[in-house]
Amino acid sequence: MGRIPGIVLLGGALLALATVALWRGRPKRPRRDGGYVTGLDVGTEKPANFVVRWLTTVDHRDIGVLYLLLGTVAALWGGVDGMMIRTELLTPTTTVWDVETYNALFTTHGLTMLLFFVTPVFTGIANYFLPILIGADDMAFPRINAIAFWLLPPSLALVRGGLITEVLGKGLEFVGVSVPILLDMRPVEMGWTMYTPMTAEMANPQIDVTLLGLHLSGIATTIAAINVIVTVFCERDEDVGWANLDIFSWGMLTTSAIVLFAFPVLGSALVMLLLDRNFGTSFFAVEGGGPELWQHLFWFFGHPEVYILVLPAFSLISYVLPKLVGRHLFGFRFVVYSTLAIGVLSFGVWAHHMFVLGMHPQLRAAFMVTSLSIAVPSAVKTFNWIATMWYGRLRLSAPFLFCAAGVGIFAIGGVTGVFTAVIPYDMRVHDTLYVVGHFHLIIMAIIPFSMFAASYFWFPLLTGRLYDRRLARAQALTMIPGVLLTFLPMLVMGNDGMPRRYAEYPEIYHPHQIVASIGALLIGVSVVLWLINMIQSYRIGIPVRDADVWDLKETNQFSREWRWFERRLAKQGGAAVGEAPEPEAETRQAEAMVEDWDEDDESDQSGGDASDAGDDHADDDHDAGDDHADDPANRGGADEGQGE
Ligand code: HEM
Ligand SMILES: [Cu+2]
Repeated sequence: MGRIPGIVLLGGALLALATVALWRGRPKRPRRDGGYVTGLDVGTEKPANFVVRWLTTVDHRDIGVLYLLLGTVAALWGGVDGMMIRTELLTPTTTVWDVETYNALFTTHGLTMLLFFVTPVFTGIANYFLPILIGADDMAFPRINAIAFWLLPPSLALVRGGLITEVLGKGLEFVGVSVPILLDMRPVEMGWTMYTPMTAEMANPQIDVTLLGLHLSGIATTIAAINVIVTVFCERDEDVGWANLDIFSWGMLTTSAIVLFAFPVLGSALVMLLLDRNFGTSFFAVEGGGPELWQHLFWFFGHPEVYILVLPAFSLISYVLPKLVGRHLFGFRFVVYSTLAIGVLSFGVWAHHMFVLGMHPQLRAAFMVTSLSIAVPSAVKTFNWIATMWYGRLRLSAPFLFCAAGVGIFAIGGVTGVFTAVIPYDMRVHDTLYVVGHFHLIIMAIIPFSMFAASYFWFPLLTGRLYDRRLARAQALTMIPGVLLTFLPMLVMGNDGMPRRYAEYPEIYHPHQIVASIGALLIGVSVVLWLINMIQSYRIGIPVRDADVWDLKETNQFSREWRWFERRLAKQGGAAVGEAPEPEAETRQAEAMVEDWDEDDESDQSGGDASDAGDDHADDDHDAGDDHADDPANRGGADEGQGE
């Protein structure tokens, strides 16, 4: 017993669970379904047992929910790391945690956020909505979909195993059992970039486990990407062509294509590193391929990876924002082109992470040019979002606040990135907090903001209930200054020379660091507000009875997922409306409604203002589309009118 690491025990337990679940899910004998014999029950009936149902589900919506839950757990875990980093930096010396813990924190924070928070959450949203948006019954490969998901929890456990084994080891020690290997597996301290030769030489055995976990998560991500690609190519309904494929599906398609080319490179590099560590190969040894080889391979994955993170977020904003401002996405086609352009360009810029390495000056200049040029498609998107909001019906709902602030902060982050692409300035700020400030402004502005926006926008659809609007707005209004306070000071400190990844710093940076940590605290508070809202509104929120919570019919944007929702509501008998009144409502032009937008159209759900219930939807000059009964409570998802 003494020598079994916690990871093995955990893996064994998971395996046993999966075996039991599979065994129980097996039908007595294969059914005929008119096609081939699958050996597994393919009916839509779900097992009654809660645990078996969720362990064995192959339904795209269920798997989407599982992804969202896993992503949320990872976000909270990685967020705790982030808060612990900021806590350490409250003082110039290592008074809170020690240097080892600090190094482990920024490593696990980075890895968790990138691979187990962002990608799973977007894959979850895609799983849930993409088939509905393109009129498919399910993903192309439902069971492979389930496999792709279930590879992730074990890989998260492997990557973060150091902490798990440490807790396990100390716990066992506490009750008198000593398992030294558990304590030898210390949390990894290599940074998410895992630069060799350092990582080839570090003794900690947990590094090997983490590398394996990363490899596994890469496999999971690649499988999921293939599923998305095949689904979009092969499962579209007849009336969904390339020209009217929605912007979110375009984004997920491009992202998945990047995954397909980027992750295998990471996988290969990880295997090479494992071989170097354990089997005496010399891929990255100085006398072999050299440490630079790692950097090339890593960044050929690493730079596209950041676009794997942001493209789904871009496309979520492009999808949600027009609906919230009552206008169609400005320049739809160019937003698609810019998405594709980013997809291609993202592979041509990796060496901007290596400007200080001493590569040939002409080569370096070439990478500077490609790096600068990738700003163009990003700017195209930014301007299109702004143009979409222009003359829009701006209502300060929480999802709108997140979209608008996201676009604004993204612009700051993007411009600071243009500076780092310029070689001389990059020489100045390389490996300083400037870089950390720059990329967090981007990723925080676009990624969690778009997720928060989507979580509010689709909350009624996902749960059949309305969220608490006041709490939601309070959340947005703590998150936005929180992000600015946290990451703007980093730009200043970095420009002044404060290196990144240091637990200690000169006294002069103390005020900046305190501001940044206060900002982080605000972010933390905001996340807690979001959690409370999601959980409480799911439990006791006002039930939705009218599917058009966002007044989308008025602007001809009552898209497929909402029509699907409306049909479902009608089927459940909870709806005041019948089938979706598609034809007439759909022909109306968005521009027409901008004029006759009526401020009184909304009422407040969260506060006790039932008083303005009566004036709801008095504008009956509209045609058939929206003459359904408007229970004011149903309009709660949309926030109060806010004339221009
Ligand atoms: C979308 C969310 C986020 C992502 C994807 C993300 C990603 C990352 C990555 C990749 C690193 C680099 C790790 C390394 O240098 O090895 C990092 C570092 C860091 N992050 Fe985040 N992060 C996110 C949110 C946050 C939040 C909310 C905070 C603050 C509460 C935060 C604070 C930090 C700090 C202080 C560092 C250390 C910088 C250093 O010393 O190099 N991050 N993050
Ligand atoms: Cu890059």
